[in-house]
Amino acid sequence: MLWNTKARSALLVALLSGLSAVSCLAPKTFASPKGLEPLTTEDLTRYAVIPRPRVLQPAPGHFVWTAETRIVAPSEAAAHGVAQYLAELVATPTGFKPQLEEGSAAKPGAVSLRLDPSVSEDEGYRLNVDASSVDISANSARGLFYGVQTLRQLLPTALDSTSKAKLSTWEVPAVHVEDAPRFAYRGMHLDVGRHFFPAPFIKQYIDWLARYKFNTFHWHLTDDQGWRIEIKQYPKLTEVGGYRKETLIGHSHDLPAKFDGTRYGGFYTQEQIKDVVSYAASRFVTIVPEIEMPGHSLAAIAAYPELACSPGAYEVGTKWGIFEDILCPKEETFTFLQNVLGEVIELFPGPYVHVGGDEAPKARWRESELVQRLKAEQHLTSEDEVQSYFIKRIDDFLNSKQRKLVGWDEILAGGLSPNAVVMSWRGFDGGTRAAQLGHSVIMTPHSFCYFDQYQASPGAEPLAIGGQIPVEKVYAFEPVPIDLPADQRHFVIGAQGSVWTEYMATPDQVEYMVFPRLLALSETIWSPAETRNYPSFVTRLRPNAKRLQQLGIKVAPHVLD
Ligand code: TNX
Repeated sequence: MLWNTKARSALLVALLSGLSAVSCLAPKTFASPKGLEPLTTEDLTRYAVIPRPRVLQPAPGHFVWTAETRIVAPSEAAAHGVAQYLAELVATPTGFKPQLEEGSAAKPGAVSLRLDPSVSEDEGYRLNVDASSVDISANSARGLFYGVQTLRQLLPTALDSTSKAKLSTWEVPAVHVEDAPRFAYRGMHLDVGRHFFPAPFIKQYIDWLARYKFNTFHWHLTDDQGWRIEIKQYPKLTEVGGYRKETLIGHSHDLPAKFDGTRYGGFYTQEQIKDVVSYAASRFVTIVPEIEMPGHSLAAIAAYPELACSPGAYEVGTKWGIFEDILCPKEETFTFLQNVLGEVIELFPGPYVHVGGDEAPKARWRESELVQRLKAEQHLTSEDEVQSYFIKRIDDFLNSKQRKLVGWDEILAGGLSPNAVVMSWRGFDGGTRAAQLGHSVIMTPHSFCYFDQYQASPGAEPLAIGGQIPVEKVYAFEPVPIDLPADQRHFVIGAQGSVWTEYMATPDQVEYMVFPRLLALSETIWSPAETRNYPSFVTRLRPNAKRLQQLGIKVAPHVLD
């Protein structure tokens, strides 16, 4: 009987797939023991997904996306937003205008986005593609968004085009993906103090983050050389602090120092900031604003000299490095900072506010009668303890506003404020110590995560700060310090790439320094450590680099050549 034949072959398939779990017939997946790559180079090109999903099982055949393909999504606002985002992604290159259809079940012939509580992990998703449909499920819109990012990389590279592509069939290779991130905090930083990057570029930067499943943008908004955020109560911060009279030419080690003689600056209005924040939210990126204190604040002091310990005429910084003039821990300064942070908090809804804390020389504090009096009154025995007192007061203020303080690892000196999150940059030690004290830690050690360093031998590279961090080294970065006991590892909530812009004056230069290192970092932060495989990464990098280049992005060529 026909039914019998069918039933028997179904049984055989079931048996074989059961067997395959333990035999050499096992489906090829991305989840592989370290060093072993079960996928062929051809597979990796066909499924060139970065960061690598937890499980990716190739299957024969493909789904064809046509002008008739609908996108089905629930009516829930955020999920509907993801469907719209997907429709917009495909519209220009394909020339299709995918219809959005309300629904909560997968539909044949369609690309379906489903909210499914059985996908248990936060930010995780499942993606199934076969000849008849594309089905993405997640327990939240954010998970759906990451499923869409994976789908995007499975569509032909022609998808990444700023105009209609010359391609007649849009195929998605059949696949089963189960994915979720390793770390909850996946960040990229950008310094807009040393050089200013206009809001449209910031949005583009946020798009890159989203594409590679980063969820945090650390926006370094103030520094010695420029204050970049409008604060209504203190207009001089941007009028004066937003501009410097000139900029150093060449490297800060070059002697004699030369300057370009050209006024330079810029800032974001609060309206622009709100616009960027809401754009970021639509890409599931949270912004951590950074307002530097007590050091790296010469621009603020130039605007309001009363914030320094001794009055005087101060100028916005014109060269790179560390400046001795820092904020004075007097009541006036705390009032100022609370007012500034009050406005910052109104603009940025995220849980974290970064207050810097790095590289604050204490000479001015040692010379200051006011600081010496404060030490006596507060029973502080060193200037490091004064800084700790300073940060603690700001921490209390931020906590009273339901925000968490983040600071560079220098905030450990003189005693760590009870609720502070530590960003470990001078190596792994600060992070290790903070985790041992039970604090959350974000790793961005300069030896792996500082994208202002050269990515190849300096001779043939554009001027950079120094050091050398090739893509392969970024890929080898392990965020959890090896000496951290197992029961303290969860304090490492994630990692980030830091982009200091002393030597990056243009968006092109930022792109060159960020790509392709950002992709390597995305995989070290998102993917399971045991699946890391550099040759596999490089194979998947090639089509990704092509996509970026098609969009006009400068990608450093070293590992691609
Ligand atoms: C150190 S990292 C700094 C920055 C510089 C950077 C250059 C950190 C917290 N402070 O001010 O731009 O080095 O790599």
